Amino acid sequence: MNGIKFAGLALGTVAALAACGGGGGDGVGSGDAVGTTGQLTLRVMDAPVDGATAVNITIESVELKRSGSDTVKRIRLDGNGQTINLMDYTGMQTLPLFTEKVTAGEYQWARFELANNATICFGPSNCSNLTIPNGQEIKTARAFSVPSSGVVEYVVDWDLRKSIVMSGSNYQLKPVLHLRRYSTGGVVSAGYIEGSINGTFLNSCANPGVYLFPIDGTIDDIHAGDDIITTALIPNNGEDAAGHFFFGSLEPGQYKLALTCDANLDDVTQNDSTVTFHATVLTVTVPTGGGAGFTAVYPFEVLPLSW
Ligand SMILES: [Ca+2]
Ligand SMILES: [Ca+2]
Repeated sequence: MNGIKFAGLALGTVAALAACGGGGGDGVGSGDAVGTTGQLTLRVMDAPVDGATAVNITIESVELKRSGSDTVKRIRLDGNGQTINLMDYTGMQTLPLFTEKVTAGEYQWARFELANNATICFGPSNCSNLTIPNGQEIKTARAFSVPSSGVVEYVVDWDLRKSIVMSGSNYQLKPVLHLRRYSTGGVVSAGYIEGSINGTFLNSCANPGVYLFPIDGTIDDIHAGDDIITTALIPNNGEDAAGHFFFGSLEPGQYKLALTCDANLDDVTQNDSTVTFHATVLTVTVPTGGGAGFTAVYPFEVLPLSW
């Protein structure tokens, strides 16, 4: 009923995490002298899971690992941790978890420590435990940096559609965390893509989804080692939001958008030949701190700015 294609646990998730690695940072602050500090703000957001109404987690602390050092800084969130519904932070909404003065320089990863109380809900009285498999680390794969005497913000996208899998009848959280620059020196650099699918086309597209790729990415379904940045499942219920899609907190640059009508068939742990994409692939440029420009292409298009 909820239309989710949760995957079995057998394949690929460890490989998928490993495949994201080795980013190497983004250059800010490289060469900073050890001992200087910068101000880091870390935000969280996610891409929604079709059918789920809430994904509740309690983040107790966040650990930051310096590159080329065994030093790990632990930042405890206030009280007994911060309990959040990740699904409150989709689209334009991000949640600042902390702002902290930290040693300037490059960091290898940020790791999240969660309390053992996570749940996923499919309605007000239909919640299930969301367990974290033993040994599963919840951390970003990409390096990042903090400028000396500067101020920087990053956002961690939990990409829940890829991150929640079924083991038997149990839901498990095996997050695929994407870390992206949000702002530098107090100036927001992250932009967004907003768009819609042609209403006539939507009538013959049972399970629409728009997939976001890097400009040089290969258009394919979700599987270990895919190039997908994130995906949006498209409402197709005849209501106001029908056909609308949104990708928030993106780094400026060029992207590709591909459309499938088989999103319900996409098992996140395997390469599915049954998931096909529309021949039209859009190339979209996200400007610094703003929305993607207007490019109308049937059957889906990027909307003019509306914020
Ligand atoms: Ca797949
Ligand atoms: Ca495929």
